[in-house]
Amino acid sequence: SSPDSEGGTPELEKAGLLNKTKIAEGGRKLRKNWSPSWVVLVGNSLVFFKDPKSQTPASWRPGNSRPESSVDLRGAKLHWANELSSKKNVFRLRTVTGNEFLLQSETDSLIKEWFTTIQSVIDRLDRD
Ligand code: I3S
Repeated sequence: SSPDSEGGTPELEKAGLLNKTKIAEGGRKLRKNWSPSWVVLVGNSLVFFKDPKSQTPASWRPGNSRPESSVDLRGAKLHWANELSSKKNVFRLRTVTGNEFLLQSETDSLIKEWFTTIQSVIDRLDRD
């Protein structure tokens, strides 16, 4: 593995636009509220930012791109969950703390790549 995986700057694994809704917080069910989110997989975390397209150019500066939220993938579970939505290509991510998210894309290949990449990070953390 590269030097960065041994305690320096975390490695950027993947970034892109997905539809997202949080459906549970600490095990308590939440009302769905789908919105586009800029999703970044870096190190052991999945980090959510506001959709850059919905922001003004001035607000989309590196120093200004504060995450909306972030998910620790250690011990997390990932499942395809098309039964949880009328949308296609939906998977559910559940954290050890009982936060649950649905992530979705209209593009089959794209959502499969996200699923595989997130699962590989979870598997790597399980082995640590
Ligand atoms: O699983 P649900 O409750 O049918 O999810 C839909 C609703 O959350 C709906 O919002 P309101 O019931 O607050 O109007 C959303 O607009 C839909 O997008 C949700 O369903 P999908 O099938 O899109 O996940």
